[in-house]
Amino acid sequence: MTTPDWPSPDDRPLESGAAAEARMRTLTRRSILWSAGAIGLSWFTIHRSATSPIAESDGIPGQLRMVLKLNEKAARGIYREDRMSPQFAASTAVELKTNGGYGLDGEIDESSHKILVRGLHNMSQAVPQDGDEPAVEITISHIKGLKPYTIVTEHKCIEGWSAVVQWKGARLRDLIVALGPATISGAEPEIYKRQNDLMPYVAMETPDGSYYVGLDMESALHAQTLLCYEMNGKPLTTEHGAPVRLAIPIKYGVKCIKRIGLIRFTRERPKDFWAERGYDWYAGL
Ligand SMILES: Nc1nc2c(c(=O)[nH]1)N[C@H]1C(S)=C(S)[C@@H](COP(=O)(O)O)O[C@H]1N2
Ligand SMILES: [Mo]
Repeated sequence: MTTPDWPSPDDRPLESGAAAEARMRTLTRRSILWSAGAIGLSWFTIHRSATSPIAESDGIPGQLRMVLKLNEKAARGIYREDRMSPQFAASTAVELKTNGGYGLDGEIDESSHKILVRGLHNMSQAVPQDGDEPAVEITISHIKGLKPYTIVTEHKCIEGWSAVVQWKGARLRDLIVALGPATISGAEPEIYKRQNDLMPYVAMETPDGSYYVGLDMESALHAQTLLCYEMNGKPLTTEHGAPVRLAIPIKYGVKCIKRIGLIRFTRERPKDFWAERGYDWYAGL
Protein backbone atom coordinates (compact mmCIF):
# COMPACT_ATOMS: atom_id res chain seq x y z
CA MET A 1 0.00 0.00 0.00
CA THR A 2 1.33 3.44 -0.86
CA THR A 3 1.23 6.19 1.70
CA PRO A 4 -0.30 9.46 0.56
CA ASP A 5 2.03 12.45 0.76
CA TRP A 6 1.41 14.49 3.87
CA PRO A 7 1.95 18.21 3.40
CA SER A 8 2.68 20.12 6.59
CA PRO A 9 -0.53 20.62 8.53
CA ASP A 10 -2.09 23.99 9.07
CA ASP A 11 -0.50 25.22 12.26
CA ARG A 12 -2.88 27.96 13.17
CA PRO A 13 -3.22 27.45 16.94
CA LEU A 14 -6.45 26.16 18.36
CA GLU A 15 -7.80 28.87 20.61
CA SER A 16 -7.30 28.29 24.30
CA GLY A 17 -10.46 27.82 26.34
CA ALA A 18 -10.05 31.31 27.80
CA ALA A 19 -9.55 32.92 24.39
CA ALA A 20 -12.53 31.05 22.94
CA GLU A 21 -14.73 32.04 25.85
CA ALA A 22 -13.56 35.66 25.68
CA ARG A 23 -14.57 35.75 22.01
CA MET A 24 -17.90 34.12 22.76
CA ARG A 25 -18.51 36.91 25.27
CA THR A 26 -17.52 39.55 22.73
CA LEU A 27 -19.84 38.01 20.14
CA THR A 28 -22.67 37.86 22.64
CA ARG A 29 -22.03 41.43 23.71
CA ARG A 30 -21.85 42.51 20.09
CA SER A 31 -25.14 40.82 19.25
CA ILE A 32 -26.77 42.39 22.30
CA LEU A 33 -25.54 45.79 21.12
CA TRP A 34 -26.82 45.14 17.60
CA SER A 35 -30.16 44.01 19.01
CA ALA A 36 -30.36 47.06 21.26
CA GLY A 37 -29.57 49.24 18.27
CA ALA A 38 -32.16 47.42 16.19
CA ILE A 39 -34.82 47.82 18.88
CA GLY A 40 -33.95 51.50 19.20
CA LEU A 41 -34.18 51.96 15.46
CA SER A 42 -37.47 50.03 15.35
CA TRP A 43 -38.90 52.32 17.95
CA PHE A 44 -37.64 55.31 15.98
CA THR A 45 -39.10 53.85 12.78
CA ILE A 46 -42.49 53.14 14.29
CA HIS A 47 -42.51 56.54 15.90
CA ARG A 48 -41.57 58.20 12.61
CA SER A 49 -44.05 56.17 10.58
CA ALA A 50 -46.79 57.26 12.90
CA THR A 51 -45.84 60.87 12.50
CA SER A 52 -44.42 61.33 9.00
CA PRO A 53 -44.63 59.87 5.49
CA ILE A 54 -41.74 57.48 4.64
CA ALA A 55 -40.13 56.48 1.34
CA GLU A 56 -41.15 52.91 0.53
CA SER A 57 -39.59 50.37 -1.79
CA ASP A 58 -40.80 46.78 -2.26
CA GLY A 59 -43.57 47.78 0.11
CA ILE A 60 -41.01 47.97 2.92
CA PRO A 61 -40.51 51.37 4.50
CA GLY A 62 -36.91 52.59 4.27
CA GLN A 63 -36.12 52.59 7.96
CA LEU A 64 -37.73 49.19 8.51
CA ARG A 65 -35.52 47.77 5.75
CA MET A 66 -32.53 49.11 7.66
CA VAL A 67 -33.69 47.37 10.81
CA LEU A 68 -34.03 44.05 8.95
CA LYS A 69 -30.53 44.44 7.56
CA LEU A 70 -29.17 45.14 11.05
CA ASN A 71 -30.91 42.05 12.45
CA GLU A 72 -29.43 39.88 9.72
CA LYS A 73 -26.00 41.28 10.51
CA ALA A 74 -26.47 40.43 14.21
CA ALA A 75 -27.44 36.85 13.38
CA ARG A 76 -24.53 36.38 11.02
CA GLY A 77 -22.20 37.75 13.69
CA ILE A 78 -23.17 34.87 15.96
CA TYR A 79 -22.94 32.20 13.24
CA ARG A 80 -19.46 33.00 11.99
CA GLU A 81 -17.67 30.03 10.50
CA ASP A 82 -14.83 30.30 13.00
CA ARG A 83 -17.10 30.37 16.03
CA MET A 84 -15.81 28.01 18.69
CA SER A 85 -17.67 25.63 20.87
CA PRO A 86 -16.85 26.57 24.49
CA GLN A 87 -13.84 24.79 25.97
CA PHE A 88 -13.44 23.76 29.60
CA ALA A 89 -10.70 22.97 32.09
CA ALA A 90 -9.42 19.38 31.76
CA SER A 91 -10.28 18.82 35.44
CA THR A 92 -13.99 19.16 34.65
CA ALA A 93 -14.02 16.24 32.15
CA VAL A 94 -16.12 13.26 33.21
CA GLU A 95 -16.57 9.68 32.05
CA LEU A 96 -18.85 9.63 29.01
CA LYS A 97 -21.56 6.98 29.19
CA THR A 98 -21.74 4.81 26.11
CA ASN A 99 -24.68 5.50 23.87
CA GLY A 100 -25.53 3.94 20.53
CA GLY A 101 -23.86 0.74 19.41
CA TYR A 102 -24.81 0.71 15.71
CA GLY A 103 -21.89 -0.50 13.61
CA LEU A 104 -19.77 -1.60 16.58
CA ASP A 105 -20.29 -5.39 16.45
CA GLY A 106 -17.17 -7.47 17.06
CA GLU A 107 -13.66 -6.35 17.84
CA ILE A 108 -11.42 -4.43 15.46
CA ASP A 109 -7.67 -4.74 15.20
CA GLU A 110 -6.29 -1.22 15.18
CA SER A 111 -3.07 -2.11 13.34
CA SER A 112 -4.87 -3.65 10.36
CA HIS A 113 -7.89 -1.31 10.33
CA LYS A 114 -8.29 0.52 7.04
CA ILE A 115 -10.32 3.64 6.46
CA LEU A 116 -11.50 3.81 2.87
CA VAL A 117 -11.52 7.24 1.27
CA ARG A 118 -13.48 8.17 -1.84
CA GLY A 119 -14.07 11.41 -3.72
CA LEU A 120 -10.47 12.63 -3.80
CA HIS A 121 -9.11 14.95 -6.48
CA ASN A 122 -6.42 12.39 -7.21
CA MET A 123 -7.57 8.77 -6.99
CA SER A 124 -4.42 7.32 -8.58
CA GLN A 125 -3.50 5.57 -5.31
CA ALA A 126 -6.94 3.92 -5.06
CA VAL A 127 -6.97 0.22 -4.26
CA PRO A 128 -9.58 -2.16 -5.79
CA GLN A 129 -12.30 -3.19 -3.29
CA ASP A 130 -14.27 -6.45 -3.34
CA GLY A 131 -17.41 -5.72 -5.32
CA ASP A 132 -17.15 -1.99 -4.77
CA GLU A 133 -15.50 0.99 -6.39
CA PRO A 134 -11.78 1.48 -5.64
CA ALA A 135 -10.82 3.56 -2.63
CA VAL A 136 -7.69 5.08 -1.17
CA GLU A 137 -6.89 3.21 2.03
CA ILE A 138 -5.49 4.96 5.06
CA THR A 139 -4.60 3.54 8.47
CA ILE A 140 -4.74 4.79 12.03
CA SER A 141 -1.00 5.51 11.85
CA HIS A 142 -1.72 8.06 9.12
CA ILE A 143 -4.13 9.80 11.47
CA LYS A 144 -1.75 9.57 14.40
CA GLY A 145 0.97 10.99 12.15
CA LEU A 146 -0.97 14.24 11.82
CA LYS A 147 -0.50 16.94 14.43
CA PRO A 148 -2.46 15.99 17.56
CA TYR A 149 -4.86 18.37 19.29
CA THR A 150 -6.54 18.07 22.66
CA ILE A 151 -9.86 19.78 23.37
CA VAL A 152 -12.21 19.67 26.35
CA THR A 153 -15.74 20.29 25.16
CA GLU A 154 -19.32 19.47 25.98
CA HIS A 155 -20.80 16.42 24.27
CA LYS A 156 -24.54 17.00 23.78
CA CYS A 157 -26.91 14.18 22.95
CA ILE A 158 -30.30 14.93 21.37
CA GLU A 159 -31.79 12.74 24.09
CA GLY A 160 -31.17 15.65 26.45
CA TRP A 161 -28.03 14.78 28.39
CA SER A 162 -24.56 16.22 28.10
CA ALA A 163 -21.06 15.65 29.48
CA VAL A 164 -17.75 17.49 29.39
CA VAL A 165 -15.17 15.28 27.67
CA GLN A 166 -11.50 15.59 26.78
CA TRP A 167 -10.72 14.44 23.26
CA LYS A 168 -7.38 13.91 21.56
CA GLY A 169 -6.91 13.39 17.86
CA ALA A 170 -6.06 14.95 14.52
CA ARG A 171 -8.05 17.71 12.92
CA LEU A 172 -10.25 16.38 10.16
CA ARG A 173 -9.23 19.51 8.22
CA ASP A 174 -5.58 18.43 8.31
CA LEU A 175 -6.53 15.06 6.85
CA ILE A 176 -8.64 16.80 4.21
CA VAL A 177 -5.67 19.01 3.28
CA ALA A 178 -3.36 15.98 3.19
CA LEU A 179 -5.67 13.92 0.97
CA GLY A 180 -7.01 16.65 -1.33
CA PRO A 181 -10.75 16.25 -1.93
CA ALA A 182 -12.31 16.45 -5.39
CA THR A 183 -13.38 19.88 -6.60
CA ILE A 184 -16.42 21.06 -8.51
CA SER A 185 -14.26 22.77 -11.17
CA GLY A 186 -11.89 19.80 -11.45
CA ALA A 187 -8.95 22.06 -10.54
CA GLU A 188 -6.50 21.26 -7.73
CA PRO A 189 -8.21 21.74 -4.37
CA GLU A 190 -7.23 24.80 -2.35
CA ILE A 191 -8.81 24.12 0.99
CA TYR A 192 -8.47 27.59 2.49
CA LYS A 193 -8.43 29.81 -0.59
CA ARG A 194 -11.25 28.25 -2.62
CA GLN A 195 -13.48 26.46 -0.17
CA ASN A 196 -16.50 27.02 -2.40
CA ASP A 197 -14.92 24.84 -5.08
CA LEU A 198 -14.67 21.80 -2.78
CA MET A 199 -17.25 19.03 -2.70
CA PRO A 200 -19.81 20.54 -0.32
CA TYR A 201 -20.30 17.40 1.83
CA VAL A 202 -18.41 14.72 3.70
CA ALA A 203 -19.98 11.31 4.33
CA MET A 204 -18.72 8.89 6.97
CA GLU A 205 -19.71 5.30 7.68
CA THR A 206 -18.80 2.46 10.02
CA PRO A 207 -16.95 -0.44 8.32
CA ASP A 208 -20.19 -2.47 8.14
CA GLY A 209 -22.17 0.53 6.86
CA SER A 210 -24.82 0.29 9.55
CA TYR A 211 -24.19 3.75 11.06
CA TYR A 212 -23.54 6.74 8.85
CA VAL A 213 -23.44 10.51 9.07
CA GLY A 214 -23.33 13.41 6.66
CA LEU A 215 -21.48 16.66 7.35
CA ASP A 216 -21.40 19.98 5.53
CA MET A 217 -17.82 20.77 4.42
CA GLU A 218 -17.70 23.96 6.50
CA SER A 219 -18.29 21.98 9.71
CA ALA A 220 -15.88 19.24 8.62
CA LEU A 221 -13.15 21.90 8.26
CA HIS A 222 -13.89 23.43 11.67
CA ALA A 223 -10.84 23.67 13.96
CA GLN A 224 -12.58 21.64 16.70
CA THR A 225 -13.64 18.77 14.45
CA LEU A 226 -11.27 15.96 15.40
CA LEU A 227 -10.62 12.37 14.35
CA CYS A 228 -10.10 11.02 17.87
CA TYR A 229 -8.17 8.07 19.18
CA GLU A 230 -8.12 9.11 22.84
CA MET A 231 -10.82 10.09 25.31
CA ASN A 232 -10.11 11.53 28.77
CA GLY A 233 -6.43 10.68 28.43
CA LYS A 234 -6.93 7.02 27.56
CA PRO A 235 -7.08 5.12 24.26
CA LEU A 236 -10.65 4.80 22.96
CA THR A 237 -12.47 1.64 23.98
CA THR A 238 -14.49 -0.40 21.49
CA GLU A 239 -17.83 0.93 22.85
CA HIS A 240 -16.57 4.50 22.48
CA GLY A 241 -15.52 3.96 18.88
CA ALA A 242 -11.99 2.52 18.70
CA PRO A 243 -9.83 2.76 16.73
CA VAL A 244 -11.03 6.17 15.52
CA ARG A 245 -14.17 8.24 15.97
CA LEU A 246 -15.28 11.79 15.30
CA ALA A 247 -15.59 14.57 17.89
CA ILE A 248 -17.50 17.52 16.47
CA PRO A 249 -18.58 19.74 19.38
CA ILE A 250 -20.34 22.27 17.10
CA LYS A 251 -22.91 19.51 16.40
CA TYR A 252 -25.09 17.19 18.44
CA GLY A 253 -23.70 13.81 19.55
CA VAL A 254 -25.42 11.92 16.72
CA LYS A 255 -22.74 13.24 14.33
CA CYS A 256 -19.84 11.92 16.46
CA ILE A 257 -19.60 8.69 14.50
CA LYS A 258 -17.69 5.91 16.27
CA ARG A 259 -15.45 3.39 14.47
CA ILE A 260 -14.99 5.25 11.18
CA GLY A 261 -14.52 2.91 8.22
CA LEU A 262 -15.26 5.19 5.27
CA ILE A 263 -14.82 8.87 4.44
CA ARG A 264 -16.26 10.18 1.19
CA PHE A 265 -16.26 13.68 -0.32
CA THR A 266 -19.39 14.21 -2.32
CA ARG A 267 -21.54 16.68 -4.17
CA GLU A 268 -24.82 15.24 -2.91
CA ARG A 269 -25.99 15.62 0.67
CA PRO A 270 -25.10 12.26 2.26
CA LYS A 271 -27.59 9.99 3.96
CA ASP A 272 -27.59 10.25 7.74
CA PHE A 273 -28.74 7.55 10.15
CA TRP A 274 -30.66 9.76 12.57
CA ALA A 275 -31.87 12.23 9.92
CA GLU A 276 -33.61 9.22 8.30
CA ARG A 277 -35.33 8.70 11.65
CA GLY A 278 -36.74 12.19 11.89
CA TYR A 279 -33.94 14.28 13.41
CA ASP A 280 -32.53 17.45 11.88
CA TRP A 281 -29.87 16.63 9.22
CA TYR A 282 -27.66 19.59 10.08
CA ALA A 283 -27.85 18.95 13.86
CA GLY A 284 -25.82 22.09 14.66
CA LEU A 285 -25.49 23.67 18.08
N1 LIG B 1 -21.06 3.94 15.14
C1 LIG B 1 -21.87 4.66 15.94
N2 LIG B 1 -21.53 5.91 16.28
C2 LIG B 1 -22.35 6.66 17.08
C3 LIG B 1 -23.60 6.14 17.54
C4 LIG B 1 -23.94 4.81 17.14
O1 LIG B 1 -25.00 4.26 17.49
N3 LIG B 1 -23.05 4.09 16.36
N4 LIG B 1 -24.41 6.92 18.34
C5 LIG B 1 -24.17 8.39 18.38
C6 LIG B 1 -24.80 9.04 19.51
S1 LIG B 1 -26.47 9.30 19.45
C7 LIG B 1 -24.07 9.56 20.58
S2 LIG B 1 -24.76 10.48 21.79
C8 LIG B 1 -22.62 9.29 20.68
C9 LIG B 1 -22.31 8.64 21.99
O2 LIG B 1 -20.94 8.40 22.13
P1 LIG B 1 -20.43 7.56 23.34
O3 LIG B 1 -21.02 6.18 23.26
O4 LIG B 1 -18.95 7.57 23.27
O5 LIG B 1 -20.94 8.25 24.58
O6 LIG B 1 -22.15 8.46 19.64
C10 LIG B 1 -22.69 8.72 18.36
N5 LIG B 1 -21.96 7.92 17.41
MO1 LIG C 1 -26.91 10.94 21.04
